[in-house]
Amino acid sequence: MLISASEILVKAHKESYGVGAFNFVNFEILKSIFESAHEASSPLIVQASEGAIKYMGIDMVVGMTKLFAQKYPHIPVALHLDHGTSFESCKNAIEAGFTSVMIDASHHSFEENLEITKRVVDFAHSHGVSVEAELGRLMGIEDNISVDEKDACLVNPLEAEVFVKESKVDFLAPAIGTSHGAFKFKGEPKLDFERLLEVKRLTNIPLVLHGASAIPQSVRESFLQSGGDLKGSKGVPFEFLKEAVRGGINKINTDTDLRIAFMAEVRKVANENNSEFDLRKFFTPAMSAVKSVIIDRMKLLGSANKI
Ligand code: PH4
Ligand code: ZN
Repeated sequence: MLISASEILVKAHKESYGVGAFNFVNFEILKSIFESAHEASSPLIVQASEGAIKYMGIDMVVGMTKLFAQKYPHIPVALHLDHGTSFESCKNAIEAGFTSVMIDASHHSFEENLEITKRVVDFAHSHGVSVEAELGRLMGIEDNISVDEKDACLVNPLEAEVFVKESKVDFLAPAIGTSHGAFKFKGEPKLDFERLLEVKRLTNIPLVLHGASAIPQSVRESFLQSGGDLKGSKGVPFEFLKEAVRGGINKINTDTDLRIAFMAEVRKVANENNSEFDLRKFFTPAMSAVKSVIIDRMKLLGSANKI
């Protein structure tokens, strides 16, 4: 049975650990995620973006996740809509069986973001579904960024306090300097941990880190060795992930690391045998690589052995 992400995250918030929220776009990634949670004895959030839903079909997204949840009944698991862009998108997901949604109205004004989020919260809570919202813009911060520039793009802790009180949102994604994809930082990696601590102090709810892929050295090397190019890429260092969890982050969004690990193995098999076309020969090592990334991440974030 799928449960709301709130049930998983309130426990993580009270006990100060992080739970990976892993994105999937196909059966193979979803299978790897569930097997990892099983092996690491970790609670789990699986999430699909609107793009992933378009690719797989919402019935497949929900159906496959429910079947895996049935197969592993001891794993507390939530199915979360990642970056829902409208009330309608969140409503559709909830009606299809998602147990958690994100309404991403952070590009609107504070007031509009609050208004849309409130509407989603009302609807979601009446269905027992949890809601995530975002404040600030997802973007890497540069070494020489000024205080004014930071204030203009990152979360404002005082606004976060008001937003959480008024919207009754279950968890919040405060922008503190991460961005999506493999190219997160131009100079040295930098996150605004002071701002994070202030948001946590003023809101006291579970917080979410988007753009949390680390691009571990081993994954980077496999990708490069397979002939891939990752020039200029930089992920969030492991130390930063740990500090983020210490600072109050409880949901850690991870997608890019899984994609890179998966594709490195697919490319390797293709390079080694150009007459191979049995899909299983590509996807079996790809799933092992993804599992290894996820299990390591669950240990790092502290969710392993929390079932
Ligand atoms: N996400 C994943 C967003 C994926 O449209 P799409 O399916 O490409 O969207 O919300 C993250 O925060 C992932 O961060 P990462 O890139 O650091 O893994
Ligand atoms: Zn995101």
